[in-house]
Amino acid sequence: MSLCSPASEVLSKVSLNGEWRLTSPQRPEISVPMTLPGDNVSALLAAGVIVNPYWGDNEKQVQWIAEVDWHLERTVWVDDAMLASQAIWLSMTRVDTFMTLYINQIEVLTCSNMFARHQVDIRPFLRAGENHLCAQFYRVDLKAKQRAERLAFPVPSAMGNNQLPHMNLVRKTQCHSGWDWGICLMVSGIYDAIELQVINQTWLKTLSTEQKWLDDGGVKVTLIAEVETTQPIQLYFSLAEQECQIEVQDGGSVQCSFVVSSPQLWWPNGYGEQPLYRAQVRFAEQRLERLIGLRQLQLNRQEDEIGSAMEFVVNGVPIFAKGANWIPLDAMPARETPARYRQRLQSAVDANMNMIRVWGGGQYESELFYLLCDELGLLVWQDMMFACSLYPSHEAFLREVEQEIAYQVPRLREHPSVALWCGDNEVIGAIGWYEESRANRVKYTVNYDRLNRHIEQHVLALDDTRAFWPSSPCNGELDFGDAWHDDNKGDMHFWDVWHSGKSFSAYQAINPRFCSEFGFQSWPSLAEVKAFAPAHDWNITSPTFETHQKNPRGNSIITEMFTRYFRFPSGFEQMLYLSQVQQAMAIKTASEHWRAISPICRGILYWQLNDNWPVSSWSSIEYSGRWKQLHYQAKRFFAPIHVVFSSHTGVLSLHLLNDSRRCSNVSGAVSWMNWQGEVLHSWPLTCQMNANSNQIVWQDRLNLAQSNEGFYYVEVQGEGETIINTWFATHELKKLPMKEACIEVKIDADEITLIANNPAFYVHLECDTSGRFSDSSFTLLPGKAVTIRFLGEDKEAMADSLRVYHLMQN
Ligand code: BMA
Repeated sequence: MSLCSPASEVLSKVSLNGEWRLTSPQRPEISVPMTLPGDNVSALLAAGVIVNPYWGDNEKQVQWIAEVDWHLERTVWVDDAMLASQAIWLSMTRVDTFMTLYINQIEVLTCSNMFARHQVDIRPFLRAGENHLCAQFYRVDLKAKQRAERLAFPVPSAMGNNQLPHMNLVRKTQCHSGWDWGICLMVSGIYDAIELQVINQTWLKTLSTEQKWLDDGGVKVTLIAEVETTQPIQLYFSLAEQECQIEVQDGGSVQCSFVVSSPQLWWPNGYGEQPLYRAQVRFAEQRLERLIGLRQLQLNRQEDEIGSAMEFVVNGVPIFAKGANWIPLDAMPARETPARYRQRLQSAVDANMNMIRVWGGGQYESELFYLLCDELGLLVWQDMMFACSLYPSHEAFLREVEQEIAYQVPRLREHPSVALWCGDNEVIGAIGWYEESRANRVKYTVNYDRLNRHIEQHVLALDDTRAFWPSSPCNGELDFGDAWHDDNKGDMHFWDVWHSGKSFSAYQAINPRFCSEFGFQSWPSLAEVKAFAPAHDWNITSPTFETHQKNPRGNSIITEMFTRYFRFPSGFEQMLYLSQVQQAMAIKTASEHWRAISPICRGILYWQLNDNWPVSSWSSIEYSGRWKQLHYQAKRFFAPIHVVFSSHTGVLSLHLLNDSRRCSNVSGAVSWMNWQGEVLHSWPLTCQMNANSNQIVWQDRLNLAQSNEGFYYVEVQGEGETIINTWFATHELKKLPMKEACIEVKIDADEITLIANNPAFYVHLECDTSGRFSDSSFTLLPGKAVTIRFLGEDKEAMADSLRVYHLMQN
């Protein structure tokens, strides 16, 4: 590729993406192609230098990659015309991490923060003809160690998660060195497209927008362009169909306002549409544009008789936030493809989610992620990238953090989906986790606050339209209390069930205002296991399977919980299946209780949506994109209109929940059935629902709730959807005299028809090819045929590999 473009092409933007050469000074035998944007591990894998780190226990065989430096080189051809330009600006983001760029052996730029933007005019370093570019990446472990040696006092890092020390001193994705669901893969590279801009006289640098809401319901949208110019120019601004031309004499900030008198409002998923308006500024061939959404958003923190609210309000409407936590899409960033981002986020929306939390141990996500969230109506709870460690607050570190805020906040504030800035993940809690900080709490709390205040000030200086929340979890400003257990105020991370071994009913004993993390692990599906373990390792305690479990007690917790709730499964495949039943049951129990106490609780984000490699974890979507049972269940328990059994009022009641803005009607029946599926009692239901409501529509007057002789089943129709739910007297399903069931399965192209002879529970469909089913993990009543559609490409592969599981399989 050449920097020299043919005369007919626009000369203002050229690219340094594409093929570079990857070498390592310590491993002279390695010289392989590497595509940018991309990472070194993917390049080494593609060239056959390393084994697949995701297969078997290969992880340990690739650790040497972190113990050498890496060089990326290429040449570019530059012609006289290009050199005659005023400047050639190079702009790089997601440079991971300690990198020095040389052009023709001259040092041009050094980077030490993966989350910041690095810009330099490279024209002075270029010459006509061939130019040599070399990006040298230095070992992160050594740099981190050097930084640790220079600290005035120790700042402990998350060694329970990280396999390398002092990651907290480096502005790099914290989970790259491993997490309790993550492989340790110390990738390096450049993960965003590299931009080059050739500048002559005029440079359109940035475009930002502001919204001012008017009393008559209209909105004034101001477009602000930063321009450098040495000549008078005409700038063309536009917003949707409206246009305006402004004469600019010299550079600076140029503004132009438009009034949209009847704005089409942007709404979170489930509350309305997501119209986007195109805002644009142009000069000659230079053009900057943004797709903006018109919406108002507040965080309601009003004090009340319980404590204080934690509720997002969009366009004046209080929202019940429902969703999950997001971790990086892949441990190899080169695999962050648009199709995979879309599949994950579309799956979130398909499961009726309206909020995603970008977790602080990962990364400020790629532009595409936020564009998709805008398009799909997923609000984003945006953590700043600090997690589970303590962090320094000395000058040099604060300067690095400022750099990333200066880039990230202006970039992200343009997205209607971004709802909240949050200072970090669990860093307040971490003060209590380490010996040093426990012994000197005041010092470490002040240290925490220095950094956190600094982040807050810099974030709010760049965006005062959103709230800044100090940490997740947190009870409120300057409150360093125990947000893991205080359910009166703020957001909560509730880990008493998974990490502390309480029973599922512990979820029903708390009434969080907003639960931003709680989770329960499952093992991967058999289809997923096939992608990382040879058949002879299909055993929970095989070393391969254990390598793919990063929470040291994880497999024991899953197994021990089986003994509480279920009859023990008979083999490996049944164990995998049952672990997903158990996970779905845990998260459903919590989510349904917290919805049934609405409006006390106004947010449920479970841990975690996705996996960044094939692993046993808390995710509801596997690495391959396959939905676990939890994800199918989430589609039901997060639906805007839902029916939930709950006894928190003292008597088992059916709550009819409507989180939407529409009034609506539902009708159907609640039934009490025996284990043969015979209806012993039935209560018809016809109800009217107000918008944003929670009403009790039925109660267990016959007091059957204590009985093991049967189960409650509710089925109602509302807005063209069938809404179902099943209720058992106990979580200890092992005590219920369920009958063995046989399910007859008929496949006709993409339609699978199931018919059972006895009630079958947690009926789950799985196949080895990609694609999901229209429904799964449901109760199948006897004699009632249910037809499920396969939503995937390869129907034949589905039919060949289809497995139907359920709880009482013989
Ligand atoms: C949460 C997260 C992660 C972790 C998860 C499971 O608190 O913030 O640190 O992966 O717990 O332990």
